[in-house]
Amino acid sequence: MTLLWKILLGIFLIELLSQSQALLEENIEQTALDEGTEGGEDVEEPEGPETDVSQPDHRQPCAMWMGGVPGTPGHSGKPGRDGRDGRDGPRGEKGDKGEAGEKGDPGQKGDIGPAGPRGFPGNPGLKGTRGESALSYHSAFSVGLSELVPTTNVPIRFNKFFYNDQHHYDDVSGKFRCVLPGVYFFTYHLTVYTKDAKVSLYVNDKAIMFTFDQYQETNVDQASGSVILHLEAGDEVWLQIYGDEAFGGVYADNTNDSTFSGFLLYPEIPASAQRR
Ligand SMILES: [Ca+2]
Repeated sequence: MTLLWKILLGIFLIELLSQSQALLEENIEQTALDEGTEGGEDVEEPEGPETDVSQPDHRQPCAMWMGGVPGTPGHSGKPGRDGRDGRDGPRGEKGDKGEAGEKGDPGQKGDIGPAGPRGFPGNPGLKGTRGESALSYHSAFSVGLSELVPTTNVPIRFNKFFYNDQHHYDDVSGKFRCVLPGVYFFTYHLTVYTKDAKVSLYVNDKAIMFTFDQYQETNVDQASGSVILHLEAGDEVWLQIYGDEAFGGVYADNTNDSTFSGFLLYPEIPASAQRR
């Protein structure tokens, strides 16, 4: 096919060359004729649309007056360069509200604020329970004999206790020891059996009071006494047989008691304690 096209193209060129030669000769003749008849006059421009194809203008390319075979379409050209940026468009409408984000981390602890105003006074509290005083003004004892305890020239040691919470009566020595100064009352009720009984109440190694009972055979006698004393702290009070064993008829058994009791009547309250 390529060879056939070359042959056809060669024939076309030969024909075109021969026609061009003929036209050139005719133009030469016409030019000579025009110079001989009109001499010096300007040549009118032939009007394009009315130009006769049989009378071609020698100043125009032959392609203007002779149509050729349409050529094949050319190749696509290279893409042009990017154009300049366009101007900003108009502002768009406001968008919808977005969803709430996740809760952030806790912030740092702030500084301590200034002190607030002073508040109103509160209601009075309830009355408290009574406290224990430094001095408990209680002193009392009541003791007896659980059995006959022969005693001579020593305190009678009572060993049966009716009351001795403060332990002011000492069952080891058989003496009451004053702790709280004040006025005391002492009393004793003794059973006398088998022989006479002579008893003294001692205060600090001094017999201040005597009770004497003469025993009657086949009887059971009693001897008793009482006294009020002012004592200072540390004073001692006790009962003791006064005399020899012949006067030691103090007796006790399951159905006969001999007792010794004492208690504080009026304490001497220190001035410092009274001001409380
Ligand atoms: Ca008697």
